[in-house]
Amino acid sequence: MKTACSAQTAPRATVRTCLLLSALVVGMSVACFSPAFSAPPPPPPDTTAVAGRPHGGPREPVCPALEPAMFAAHYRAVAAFTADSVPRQYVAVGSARGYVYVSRWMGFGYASTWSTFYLGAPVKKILADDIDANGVVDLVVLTSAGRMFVFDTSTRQLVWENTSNDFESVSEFLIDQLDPDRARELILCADSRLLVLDGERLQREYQSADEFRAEYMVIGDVDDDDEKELVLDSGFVINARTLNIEWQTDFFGTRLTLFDVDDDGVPELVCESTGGALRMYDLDIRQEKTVF
Ligand SMILES: [Ca+2]
Ligand SMILES: [Ca+2]
Ligand SMILES: [Ca+2]
Ligand SMILES: [Ca+2]
Repeated sequence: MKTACSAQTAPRATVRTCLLLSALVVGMSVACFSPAFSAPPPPPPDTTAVAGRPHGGPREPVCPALEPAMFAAHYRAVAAFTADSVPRQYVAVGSARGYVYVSRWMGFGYASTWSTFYLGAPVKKILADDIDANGVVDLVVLTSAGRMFVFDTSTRQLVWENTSNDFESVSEFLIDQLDPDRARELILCADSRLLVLDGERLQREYQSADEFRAEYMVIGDVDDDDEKELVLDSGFVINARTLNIEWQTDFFGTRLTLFDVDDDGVPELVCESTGGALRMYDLDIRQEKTVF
């Protein structure tokens, strides 16, 4: 039986589009439901005895809060991270009630290991990354109230929050490597400016001269000039090194991602427009892309 996405008959770009749509569906499923119910990672040696479950017993999730229906109703953000060379050994989920819960893969399901204190508002975004390059993954958490927190996953302690700096409200952030030092950089849209913080000292390195608003932001070399750009939902394409505007247009859309749809080596901007329709842009030629 032929399908609409038959690789034997469809043009290459259409095949790429189908692959992208499949990837988006899978990605959204992962974002909306527990990693415990997606393809599990290679399990570590199951040497840990869990109370109430002898080895060889039924393989059931041990964290009821991670059931898909529960996740959709109560959780807003998820990040998986690696420890001890075990991929996705841990997941951090952020709740609508303002907590982050960290669970560990036990070989048959995820078990709760620790949680944060009350963060004051629903969790909007979590990224897991070793921002200070000390060998320990850090959790960078943003709430819908604009508060930002960094937790060390080894000590499980808060190491930074934005009220300790001279900006108050963060609407979106990214983590990337923008300079030669080993620490990563945090790129924030805070108090209507773009700021770059050093990931080790968590201090401001530079900020934009212009004001911007962004609820969604992505970073990548979108025009093949070997320099990274920041792309904001509000329609700005900005040089990530200088934070100067390269060009601007109308609002792009929400839930931005970069993906090389047509396999020409330059990523397209893929986003959701009003009404939930998929929209794509060739940012290198500054045009919306027609794909259907
Ligand atoms: Ca670290
Ligand atoms: Ca750096
Ligand atoms: Ca570029
Ligand atoms: Ca492309």
